[in-house]
Amino acid sequence: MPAMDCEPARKVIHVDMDAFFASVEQRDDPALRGRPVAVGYPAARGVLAAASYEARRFGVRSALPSVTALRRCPELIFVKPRFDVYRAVSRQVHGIFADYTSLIQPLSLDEAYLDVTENLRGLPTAWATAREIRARILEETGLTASAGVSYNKFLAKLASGHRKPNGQFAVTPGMGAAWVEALPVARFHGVGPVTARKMQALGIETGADLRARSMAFLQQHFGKAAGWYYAIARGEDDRPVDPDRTRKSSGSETTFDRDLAEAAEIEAGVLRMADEVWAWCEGARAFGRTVTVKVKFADFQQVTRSRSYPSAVTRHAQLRQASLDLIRSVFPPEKGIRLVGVTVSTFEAPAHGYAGLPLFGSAVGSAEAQASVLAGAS
Ligand code: TTP
Ligand code: MG
Ligand code: MG
Repeated sequence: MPAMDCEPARKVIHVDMDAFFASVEQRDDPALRGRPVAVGYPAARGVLAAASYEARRFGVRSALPSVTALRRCPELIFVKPRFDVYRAVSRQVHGIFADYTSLIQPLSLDEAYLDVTENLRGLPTAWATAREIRARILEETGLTASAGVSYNKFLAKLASGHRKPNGQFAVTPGMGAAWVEALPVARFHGVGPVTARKMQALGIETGADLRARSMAFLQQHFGKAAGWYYAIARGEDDRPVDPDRTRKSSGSETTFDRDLAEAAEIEAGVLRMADEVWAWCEGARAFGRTVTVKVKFADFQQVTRSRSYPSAVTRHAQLRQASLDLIRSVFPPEKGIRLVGVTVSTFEAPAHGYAGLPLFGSAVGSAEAQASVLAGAS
């Protein structure tokens, strides 16, 4: 690995809570423990936010329509989401992270990247750091988390899913490239189901298959995403852990487990992001005038739609409605949607003190353009 000769490898941890919303509900209601629990509404067009591991044995998982979930698991217990509680846990967990590093990049309420190359506790290894962080999360919140330890974000995130739930896995510089070669490309960040099918049609099923293709070949078939695929096939990812401290916007985004074409499912994803952003707005007492919805399609083409109001959006329902109106402007989607995000920006001068610090979530960045079309893997 010549590129690493002069610089010591970074130490990156990706921490992700196990069955997050469902585990919080089981923690707070002993009657739910050991039982198949879904967080969401059993409504006709509802989709599940989360499923306990007991429910997953029946094939019940996040983003599944409630009706399908009930068919698969008639004993499924539905619990309404309590975002205020999830937000509080998220803040608690973030506080634990902050004892180990200031380089924390939250990705959503339940996960974050930490750069612990230089950790504040002087722990000898990233592995020991991850163990201690997970132990403290359990002790202080009563919840389990899994962790991936590696020398970049791509590998750390792949690794955190490898020993779920309540496990951790390390991918060392010596094993990274070979480890990636053995995995199916469908597991890679940036390869959604549509891309996975396209790759399969080209004879690319594993990391090794992907690695065997030239940059020119990848560019011809995948355009701007080629560079990303070329790099990850070798276990390379030089994106820094970005702590995003000075924010001008608050946003959350989510990559779906599979590319979506159903309006109801896409809208549910957008509303979930609107709810996360709203929780931040309330917590930080920061209300903005501009709402932006970002959409990334299966082929990584990205579109944003914004709307600005004369005064700040100070009601939850208003943010939800604005987000829905904006996502509907891309309906019917001409191709599958892999990611959606909601951002609030153009903050108004605060009425009573705005801390300006993120509690959770990842800034998507403020979008000036009404509709800008970008491309590229992120
Ligand atoms: P995830 O970390 O994707 O899932 P999880 O924590 O429930 O389970 P795992 O052990 O596999 O990590 O998402 C975190 C929370 O975000 C999840 O508990 C609920 C919410 N969420 C949704 O509301 N809808 C979704 O489609 C997904 C994927 C998550
Ligand atoms: Mg999780
Ligand atoms: Mg997560």
